[in-house]
Amino acid sequence: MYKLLSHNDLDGVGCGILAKLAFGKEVNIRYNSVGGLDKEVSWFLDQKDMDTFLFITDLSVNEENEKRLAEYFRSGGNLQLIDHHKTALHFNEYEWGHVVVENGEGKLNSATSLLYEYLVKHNLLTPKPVIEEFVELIRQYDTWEWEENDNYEAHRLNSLFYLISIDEFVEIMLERLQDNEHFQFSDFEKKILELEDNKIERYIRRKRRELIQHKIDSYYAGVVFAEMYHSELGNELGKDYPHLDYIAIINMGGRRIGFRTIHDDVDVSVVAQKYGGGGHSKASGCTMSSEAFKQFVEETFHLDPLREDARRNKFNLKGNPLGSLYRSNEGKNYLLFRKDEYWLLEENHKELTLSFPSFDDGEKFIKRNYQTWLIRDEEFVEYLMEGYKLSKK
Ligand SMILES: [Mn+2]
Repeated sequence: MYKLLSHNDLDGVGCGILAKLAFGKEVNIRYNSVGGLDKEVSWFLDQKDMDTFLFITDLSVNEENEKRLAEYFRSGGNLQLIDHHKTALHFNEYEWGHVVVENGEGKLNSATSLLYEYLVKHNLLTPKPVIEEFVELIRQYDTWEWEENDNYEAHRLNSLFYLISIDEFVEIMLERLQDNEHFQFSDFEKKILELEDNKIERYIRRKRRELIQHKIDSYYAGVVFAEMYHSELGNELGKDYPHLDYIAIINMGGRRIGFRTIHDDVDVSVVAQKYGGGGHSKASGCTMSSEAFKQFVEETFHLDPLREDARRNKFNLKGNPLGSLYRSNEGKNYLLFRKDEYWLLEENHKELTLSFPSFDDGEKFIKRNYQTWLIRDEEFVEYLMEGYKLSKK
């Protein structure tokens, strides 16, 4: 017999589907949350079952279970841990650990892609285009490569996963992988996925107006409370507010925080580690410790959300050498304009002794320090008229 303990997200369940394809009725599968795995592992170890081959995929165990698993393996237990999170790299010290973040071609792995390689290499699964395509969709979704490649099929597969139950998803996908040469969605799935895409868009639009800026340690965080669509939300808000180092998504019901960044020079796995969590450099998470609660909830709850930049302007545009006008939540106006090769700043018609090498640097400074937003054309014209009057006095 085989036992597979895996994550309860798309990548984790992808591992379960591959295990079903390889082992059929011979495998017993449990899907777990990040916090739920250790209980399952200690329960398994308590059984002293030496005839079952244990796979752990897409998740890693705590120190205590790490020791117990090592002991189980030493005394003849069969065991394989497969993961792609860099916070799990230390499991490579064990014969039973296989943690690889990047493949040989410099592409990021997912647990499903690693398990697929493993099963094919050990002649437990016959490779087939439809399975390879399925594995690649999951890999691209899990690593966010789908976005760079505009691979919306990968995103849709994840949406479908959350629209139906895990059992239904597994059943449908098993059938599809067994009966077809290539991977495709049905017409009905395409229709409901279109509805779902629209729903996500509306949700993000609403959450964009609730984002709170807060400096935590050396980083500027964007904090938002949300129960759903964490990946999409983290990514869209990150792109809307590039002056923020990362987006922290608070799920109060689940008592968890997810961290997402779009910046290469910010590693959110380090942020999550501070609160006992982990993950990737661009996406990580932790449970809500009391310190995390204090910094992300208590300290932010009374703050005003960020205002959105005006989107329909014809005159007050970003990067205009003559000036782009912002307002702070204290009601002050900031004009960012170019003079020779520098960008200078004026506060309520008075020039400040600050200069920036680029427009983006200047904007980042005023957004971080004064919580400013680009104001509408009408307000821009008012400000210019005011300046004109002042100059006549
Ligand atoms: Mn994964």
